[in-house]
Order: sequence, then C-alpha cells, then structure tokens
Amino acid sequence: MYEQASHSLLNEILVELKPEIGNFRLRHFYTRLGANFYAIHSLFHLLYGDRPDLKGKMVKLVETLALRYIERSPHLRRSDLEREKNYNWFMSQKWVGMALYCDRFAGDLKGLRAKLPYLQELGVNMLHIMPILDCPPDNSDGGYAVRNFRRIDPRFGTTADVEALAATLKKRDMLLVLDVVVNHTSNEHEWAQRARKGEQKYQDYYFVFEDREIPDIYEEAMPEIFPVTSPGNFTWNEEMGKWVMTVFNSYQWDLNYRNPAVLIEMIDIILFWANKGADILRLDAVAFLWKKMGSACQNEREAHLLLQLMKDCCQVTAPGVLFIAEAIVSPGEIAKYFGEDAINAKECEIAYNASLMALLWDAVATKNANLLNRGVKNLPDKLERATWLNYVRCHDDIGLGFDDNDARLSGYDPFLHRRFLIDYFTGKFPGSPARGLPFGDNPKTGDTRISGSLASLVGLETALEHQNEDAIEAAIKTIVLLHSMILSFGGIPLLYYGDALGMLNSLEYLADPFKRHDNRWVHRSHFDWNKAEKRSQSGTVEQRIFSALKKLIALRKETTPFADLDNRQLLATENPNLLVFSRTDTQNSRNRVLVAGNFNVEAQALHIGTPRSHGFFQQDAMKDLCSGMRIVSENDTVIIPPLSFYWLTD
Ligand code: OTU
Repeated sequence: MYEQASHSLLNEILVELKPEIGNFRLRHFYTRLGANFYAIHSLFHLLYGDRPDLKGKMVKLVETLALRYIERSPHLRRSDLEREKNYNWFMSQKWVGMALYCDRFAGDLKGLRAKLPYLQELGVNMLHIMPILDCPPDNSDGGYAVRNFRRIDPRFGTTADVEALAATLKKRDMLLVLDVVVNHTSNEHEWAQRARKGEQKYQDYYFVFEDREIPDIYEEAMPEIFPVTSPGNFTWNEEMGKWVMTVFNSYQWDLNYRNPAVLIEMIDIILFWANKGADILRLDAVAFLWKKMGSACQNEREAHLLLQLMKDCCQVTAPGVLFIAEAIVSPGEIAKYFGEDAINAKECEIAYNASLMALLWDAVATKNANLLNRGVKNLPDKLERATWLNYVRCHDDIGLGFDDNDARLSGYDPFLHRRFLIDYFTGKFPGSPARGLPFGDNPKTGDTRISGSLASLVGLETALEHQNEDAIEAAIKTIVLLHSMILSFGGIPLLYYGDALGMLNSLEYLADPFKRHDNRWVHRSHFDWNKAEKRSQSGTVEQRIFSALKKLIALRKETTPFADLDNRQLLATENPNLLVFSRTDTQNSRNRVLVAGNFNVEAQALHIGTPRSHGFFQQDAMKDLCSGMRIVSENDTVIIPPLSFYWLTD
C-alpha cells in the first residue's frame, strides 16, 4: 500500500542512515523495505506513537534491518529468493520434524552432526534443537533462561558449529529450527546485571518496581505459570532493592516491550540467528509478550502487534525464515498467532497445535473420540498460508487445554473431567497403566498438568514390568495410532526424541539439585543409544515402534493429499470411538485419503454411509496405504481393529 506519510518518513530515514549502508548492493532490501514499510511504521506508531524519540527509534530499527541484511550470506539470500517464489514450500507433506536436546541426544553440536543418519533413517528432515544459547549452569530452565543471546553455551560448541551444522543440514535437504526466547532473559543476562547495578537504561528493559503497590495490582489478574516451583509473578531483588516481574521462574526476568529499545534488540537477535542459517525460529512464550494491569497478561492485542512487527521486519531482511508461535493457550486464541484478517500469516506461519495434542490425550484416557471429534470440528480455521505443528507431546508438561464448552457438549463436567484425566495419567484412576507425574499443581485453581514420557503415559512401562504381552501390544499400538494422526492431520508433524523407540520415564533428574524440583525432566532423559540399536532387532519393542513410524513417515511424504492446503474434512460417524477425516489432493480431487482412527480397545465398526456420501467406498474395496491390504466392507461396515487406524484410498 502506498501511503504518503510513511513514505516521506522512509525517505527521511534513508538520508539519515550511516553512510556505509549506502555502499552495499541493497536492491532486494530496499524493495522489501518499501513493500513493508507502511506496515512497520503503522505498527510502530500504534505501539510507541506517544514517545518523543519515535523517529530516532525508527532510524535505529531500519539501520538494524539493513546491517543484518548486509551480513546475510549469498546462499541465504538465494534461498530467500527461492522461497519468495515458492512461498507455500513449508505446507508440503514432505516435512517431518523432531525436537531434541543436543546434549542429551548427541553430546554436543559436532556429535549431533554425526547422528544425523539416525534421523534420516527415520525420515526426519526438520530438526528442532532445543535451546543451546549460553545459560547459567544452575538456573537455566532447560535453556529458556538465556544469559547471552549471541553466544552458544560452550558445552554444546560454538556459533561456527551451528553454521557448519546448518550447512550440512541444507545439503541433506533438512531444516534447522532454533529457539529465540523473546519474552524474558536470565537474571544473569548483561541487561539484568546492569539493571541490578542501578543503570536506569537497563531497568527500563524490565518491569521493575520500588514497592508492592503495582505488583499487587498486577497479581490480582495474573495466573501463576509455575505455582509450585515459582509462585507469584514478581521477585524481590536484594541488590536493586526492587521488585522485578518474573512470570515463569524467579530467575527469568520478563522483558518490557513498552520500551521500543527492547523490541529493536530482539529483532536484531532474531535476524542474527536467521543469518546463522536457521530456517525456522521458534518464538517462545509469545502469548506473554505484553503486560497490562488488570489483565491476565496473555494474548493481549499488543502481543500480536509486536509479532506482526517482528514478522514484517524479518520479511525485509530474511524473508525465507519462518516463525513458529509457541502459544499454549486456549483453542480460540492459538489461531490468532497466525495473524487475523489475513490470508497469509502476518505473525507466525506455524503454530503449535496444542489443542489437538490435548484432545488426543483425552482420547487415550477415555478410549473414545467423543471430545476429540468435537474439538477438531471447532478448531479455528487457520489462514491459507499458515500451518500447524502437530505433536503428541513435547519437552513441556501436557496441559489439558481443550475448550470447556466442548467438554460440556460431550457430556462432561469440565472440572471433573480434567480431574479424571489427571488421575488417569498419574495412574491413580483404577486400572490405569499410566505413569505420569502431576506438574504445576495449583490448589487455588485446581489446575494441574502432566509430565511423563509418551511410552510411560500410554502404559508401556507398566506393561513391561508385568511382562504382559497384550498390554505391551496395546501401548505400542497407541503410540503408533497417535503418530498416525499427527502425520495425516495436516500440518508439520513434530516428533519428540525417544518416542520412536518407546523411551520410558527416567528418574536421573532427581540426582541433579537444579532439576529435581521440575519433574518435566522425567521425559527429558539422555537418549539411550543402546536402546536405539535394538531398532534393528526384529521383535523388540524398539523395532516394533520404530519400524512402524518409519513406514508411516515414508508414506506421508509420498501422499500428496497430506499437504496442508485446507483440504481436510471431518466426517461425522455414529461411532464415538472413531475419528474420521478425509484429505484431498488440491490438484487432483480424485486423489484422496480417508483417515480413520479407532481409540477403543475393542474393534469398532465404521458405517460407510458418511464416507460414501463424500465419494469414498464407491467400490466395495479400498486399499489401506499402511498395510497395503484391501479393506472390504461387509453390510456397509468396515471393521477397524482395536487401537488402530486406516489410511484408505480408492
Ligand atoms: C515455554 O513454555 C517453554 O516451552 C518452557 O520449557 C519454558 O519453561 C517456558 O516457556 C519459559 O521459557 O510459555 O506459551 O505449560 O507450556 O511454560 C507457553 C507450561 C509457554 C508451558 C509454558 C510454555
């Protein structure tokens, strides 16, 4: 859009830029800046329009974008141009991700390079390395309390190692995902240290208060994120003699985005890692970016404006780089992190599908797909050029973040149903084989989340202890069933390291005084390479899970209807144990797949009336992609075995 005021401002800024910036070949940069400048200026004005130094800050922002562009290497600039042309590249079914801890999986970054063949064997081609930046050794929150945003923790390696890894990944056609922890810093970050020493400039980077007056007002409406380990949202700092906002752990200081300097610093950091070769940046805890007294300080409109600004700026300097929104919020709020009223994502192109994750766990516990169907039906529409990150579990606790109203419509009291789920997954519910641990138990709200490895949560640990082959089989089937859903749903599936081998809970964290209070470490264990070896020994649990997932991943990549192009339709069935949806190739509507999952421990009948009205089962036999078997309907019914699924094609 051409807008007079912003273009005249742009011209003024261009005159003020440092002379060396003019000496570089900046053709693409200026085209993109021109295209995005109106949006950048409007957003900046909305957020910071009342500040006298607005223009100075705009100069600084544009300068940052230009300097990082000048640094961007030719091969990354080439990739930007290619991705601009082929802008839907990330919606393809060819991508399959995995999240892992560099040290726990492979020692360090060099070790990780050596382990890439394992990932490729499984079919993983998008690698999310959990945070690897410099953190204090003790209070690190698993890497989410960053001390230096531009330095790799020496235990993992160096920035050069990241660049080398990015180059290797590129050659293997694999994507690199890195974290940028945008919401807070470690209390040992230089900004926090200088704030503590009394420097006003850096106290203004955070929320710092003389006394409890303002903090108390904030507390009235702010929920607690880690009520057990870090109650409250403010921490007293002795050295400063002041209170500081710490929404997460007491050593994680929340950044104050009311200060434009903070935003510019963070955009600089985002572009720094874009320039090191990250294809995708995971922006941590984005729902929390804007704090407002009297509100829960989550999902505020300004948080969205900040993300739009970050995206617009990234598009000027590194347009090939995508953002993942990590916003573990209610189903209705999550989709807003793609950006509202748009076709293309104007905030983050990818968002964690925490709603699907929670709904899948509900189906595991209830052994039916009642709430799952309702939740999937009510999932907010995503934008055309945006996609979900579908996952069964991640490194965090599992929150039961489904919609209360959906729970009611499914016949549950939401509160009691959540209690049941927590009892089920912590093994308290009679007959439950799950071995989860309650996380973040909040007696004030009754809220609890769940820790535990996938295998232990679905009963594999208990089954192995009892040497109960039927129970082992059921656990394996559940693991495969859950993955069959995230692989076919539409979006990028994100596996969690260890899950493809059925790794169990690990209590090693209890021996570490800095981890023992945070039971999320029960499912963040060291990757057991001896166990991994067993993936090639026929009949082992590891082999049964690994080979099944490997096959599903390979099939997903070949199956064009699985690309995420708004081509999923949920099909209503009379059988509440089943989730049934169709996926259609947008280029060729005859190329389609009917996905049907049975979450019950008994075989279930799928009456084919509804699928038939959608063009499926016109012949009396279909092919299951996974087994290659012909599936014949009898009496208008297809039987789906217990805890199993079909990917059916004509
Ligand atoms: C994120 O978590 C990270 O994934 C956690 O590992 C960090 O501890 C946390 O941020 C702080 O950096 O903020 O938007 O249910 O889902 O803490 C969601 C709790 C987050 C997590 C929540 C999450």
